Amino acid sequence: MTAAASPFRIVHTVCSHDCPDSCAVLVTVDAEGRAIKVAGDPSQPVTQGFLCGKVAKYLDRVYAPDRVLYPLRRKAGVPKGPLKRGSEHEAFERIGWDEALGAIAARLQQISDDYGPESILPYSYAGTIGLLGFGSMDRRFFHRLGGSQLDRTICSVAGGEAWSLVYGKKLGTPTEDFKLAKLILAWGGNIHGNNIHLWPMVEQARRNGARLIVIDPYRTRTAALADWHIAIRPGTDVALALGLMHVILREGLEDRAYIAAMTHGIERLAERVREYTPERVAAWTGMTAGEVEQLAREYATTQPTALRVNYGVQRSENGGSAVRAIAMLPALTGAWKHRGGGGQLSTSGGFKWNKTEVERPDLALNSPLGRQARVVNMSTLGMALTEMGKNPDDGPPVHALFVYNSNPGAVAPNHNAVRKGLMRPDLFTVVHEQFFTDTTDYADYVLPATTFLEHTDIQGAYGHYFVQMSNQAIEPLGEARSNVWLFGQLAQWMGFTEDCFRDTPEQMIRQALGIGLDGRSTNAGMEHITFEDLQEQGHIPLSFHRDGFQPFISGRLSTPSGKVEFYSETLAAQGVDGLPGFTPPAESRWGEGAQRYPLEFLGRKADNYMNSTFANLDGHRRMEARTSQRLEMHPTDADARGIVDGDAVRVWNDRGSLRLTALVNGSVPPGVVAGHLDWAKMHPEGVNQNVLTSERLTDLGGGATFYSALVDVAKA
Ligand SMILES: Nc1nc2c(c(=O)[nH]1)N[C@H]1C(S)=C(S)[C@@H](COP(=O)(O)OP(=O)(O)OC[C@H]3O[C@@H](n4cnc5c(=O)[nH]c(N)nc54)[C@H](O)[C@@H]3O)O[C@H]1N2
Ligand SMILES: Nc1nc2c(c(=O)[nH]1)N[C@H]1C(S)=C(S)[C@@H](COP(=O)(O)OP(=O)(O)OC[C@H]3O[C@@H](n4cnc5c(=O)[nH]c(N)nc54)[C@H](O)[C@@H]3O)O[C@H]1N2
Ligand code: SF4
Ligand SMILES: [Mo]
Repeated sequence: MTAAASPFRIVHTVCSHDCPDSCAVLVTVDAEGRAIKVAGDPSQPVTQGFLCGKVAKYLDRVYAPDRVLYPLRRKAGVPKGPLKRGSEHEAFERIGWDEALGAIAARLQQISDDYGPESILPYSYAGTIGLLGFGSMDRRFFHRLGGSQLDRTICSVAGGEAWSLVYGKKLGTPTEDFKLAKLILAWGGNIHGNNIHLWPMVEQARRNGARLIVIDPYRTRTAALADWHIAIRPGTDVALALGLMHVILREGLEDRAYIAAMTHGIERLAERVREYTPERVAAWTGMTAGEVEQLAREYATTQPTALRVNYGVQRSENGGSAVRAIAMLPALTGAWKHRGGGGQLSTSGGFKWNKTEVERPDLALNSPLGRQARVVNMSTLGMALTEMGKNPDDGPPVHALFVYNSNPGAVAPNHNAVRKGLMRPDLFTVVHEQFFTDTTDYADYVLPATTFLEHTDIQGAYGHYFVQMSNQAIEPLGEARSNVWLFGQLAQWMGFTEDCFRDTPEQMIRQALGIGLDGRSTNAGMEHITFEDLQEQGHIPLSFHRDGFQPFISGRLSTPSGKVEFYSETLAAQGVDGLPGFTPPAESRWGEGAQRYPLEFLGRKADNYMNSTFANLDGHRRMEARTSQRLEMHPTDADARGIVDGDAVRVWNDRGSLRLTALVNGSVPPGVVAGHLDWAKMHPEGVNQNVLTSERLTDLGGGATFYSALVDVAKA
C-alpha cells in the first residue's frame, strides 16, 4: 500500500462508529506518522468515496486537545459528580499504566472476594463496532473473572428479535439495490441523518421515477425531501402496518403465489387484520382513512418496492410488535421477488463470525463461580445501580462498574436514576475513554482509549455485506491503548494464565475469520476470504453478495416453520400472542399518565453527532446549532401554554426536568415535542434529555423505550 518514493502512506481503515454504513476510510499518513487526511474509499460500492459530515472532520477528533491521553486516578477527597467542561483534569492525577492496572486488578480481586464476582458489572456498547473492539478480549476477561454479563439491549434488540421472528435472520435487500426500486418507504428511519450512504441510491432511484415516502413523527431532513411525509403519531406504527394489510387483503392486492410458497399463517393474519379498518387506524395514527388506503394501494401495486425500516420505530413500548408487523408487508406483496424490492432492517445476519472462539464463553467455567454469571439488562442501569441486591434473588448489589465503548452518563434512559447510582461513593468505577465524558466525571480511574486510526480491527456491518479490515494507521496518541490491549493486560495482572489472554489482534482476526489450513476462512459466506487479501484490499463482499442477492425468495428459511412467519408458534407456545396486535404505549396520549403529562416527547439523535459522540467538538456543535438545547413544539401546543419561539421553557415529568429553549416550527405534529441527545455537562443544569426517558422495556427483547415518554411543558 506504500507508494514507492512517496513520503505519504495511504492506509485502509474502517469507520468504527455505530452506523449502518461502516464506511471504508482511506487515511493518508505523512512521513512523521501523522494522519493528514481521511477520505471515503471510492472503490467500496456503498461508501462510494464520501464520508458523512461528522467523520469528514475526524482528524479534529483524533487530534483534539482534550483527548484523554494518560491513565488518571481521582484525587483523594474530590467527590464524584458533574465537572465543568475543561476542568476535568483538576479532579484527577496522572499515573502510569502499571500503577493503574495493578491498583484496578487488586480492587476487582478484593470486590470479587468480598461480594462475589457478579458484583462486578461491565458496561459497554458500540463506541466501536469493530469486531475486536466491540467484544473479544473484554468478553474473555469478564467471563474468566465471573463478572455479571451485560444484556446489550439499548439500541436494536426489539426490532432485531421481531425481524428474526418473521424471517429467521437479520438479512435484507442490499443497500446498493435500493437504486432499482420504484417506491422507497423509509419507516422510522432517518436516512439522510443516520444512514447517509443509502441516500445516493434513493436519489438514483428517484431519477428513474421512484417515489420516496417517509413515515416519521418528526420532519427529518429525509422527510422534508420526500414525495410524501406521513407524520404518524409516535408508537402507532403497529396499527398502521396492520391497517395496510387490511386494505391489501380486502382489495386482493397480495401476492398469492409468494404467500403460498414462502409463508406461514396467512389465514390467522387475515383474520386479525380484519379489525384494523382504515377508519380505526386513522384515529390512532392521525392520518385520514383515505391516506391509509392510498398508502396501501401504492405500496402493493408498485414494484419493486424497498422498505427501509430502521431502529427508530422499535424504541417504543410496542416497538417489537411494530417491526414485526412492518416486516410482514414485503412478504404479503411478494416484494422480495423483484430485484431492488424487499426490505432492510439490518444486514448483520450475513456475517457468521467465529464468535465462540473470539469471546470464549467457556472461560466462565474457570471463574470462581464455575458457571455463566447472571445477566443484567443495560437498559435498566439506573435500577441495577440503585436497587439490585435489595431482593436476595437478584444476587449481590453492583460494587464495581467497568465502562468502555459507552457513555451511560449521557445515553442511558432515566438519567437521574443512573446519576444517583454513579454518585455512590462505594461504587468502584473504571472508565476507558477517548474523552472526558459525562461518565468519566464519576470514575475512580480513567484510562485512555485509542480511536480507529490507532488500532487494528475487522468489521462487518449492519447496512451492507462487505467484510472490512481496519489497519492501524498511526501510533496511539499519548499512552492511549486499545480495548484488546487493556483487557489482555488486566488479565495478566489478575493472574489469569490461559494463553488466549496473550493473543495478538492479528491472531484474533484470524480466529474471527476461522482461517483454515489453506489460509481461507471457514465461515459461511467468507470461504473466499484470506487474511492477507483483506489486509491488502480493505473490503471484500460476502460470497452470496458477489452477483447481487435477493433474500427470502426460495429454499427453507431459518424460522421454526422454515417459512416467513406471519404467525409465530414460538411466541404462542410462550403464551404470547402469535400475531402482532396494537396496544398503545402506556406513555402515550392513550395512557393513564396523559392526564398529567399530555405531550409525547421524542428524545432523538442529532444528525451531526453519533448518539453522544462528537457533541464535545465545537465544529460539530456549530453544525447542530439550530436545534441545540431546543425543545421543538407544534404551534398549537405552544399557543395553549402562552409560549412563543425563543422562550425559555421547562419540560418535565415524574422522573426529571430540564430547561430548554422553545423552537416552534413545523417539525412535529400536535401533541408531540422533540429534542436531541446532548452531553449533560453541556447543559447549564448538568443534565440531559434522558432525565425524561424511562427504564420501561419494549414488548420484545427487553429493549430501551427512548421514544415513549410523556411530559408537560411550561414557560420557565
Ligand atoms: N448522524 C447520526 N447517525 C447515526 C446515529 C446518530 O446518533 N447520529 N446513531 C446511530 C445509531 S446508534 C443507530 S441505532 C442508528 C439508528 O438509525 P434510525 O433508526 O434512523 O434511528 P433514530 O434516529 O433513532 O430513529 C429514526 C426516526 O424514527 C423516528 N421515530 C421516533 N418514534 C417513532 C415512531 O413511533 N414511529 C415512527 N414511524 N418513527 C418514529 C424518529 O423521529 C427518527 O427520525 O443510527 C446510527 N446513525
Ligand atoms: N435520548 C436518547 N438516548 C439514546 C438514544 C436516543 O436516540 N435518544 N439512542 C440510544 C442508542 S440507539 C444507542 S446505540 C446508545 C448509544 O450509546 P453509546 O454506545 O454509549 O454511544 P456513544 O454516545 O456514541 O458513546 C460511545 C463512547 O465510546 C467511546 N469510544 C469510542 N471508541 C472506543 C474504543 O475503541 N474504546 C473505548 N474504550 N471507548 C471508545 C466514545 O468516545 C464515546 O464516548 O444510546 C442510546 N441513547
Ligand atoms: S459515521 Fe457512518 S456515514 Fe459517517 S463515516 Fe462513519 S460509517 Fe460512514
Ligand atoms: Mo443505536
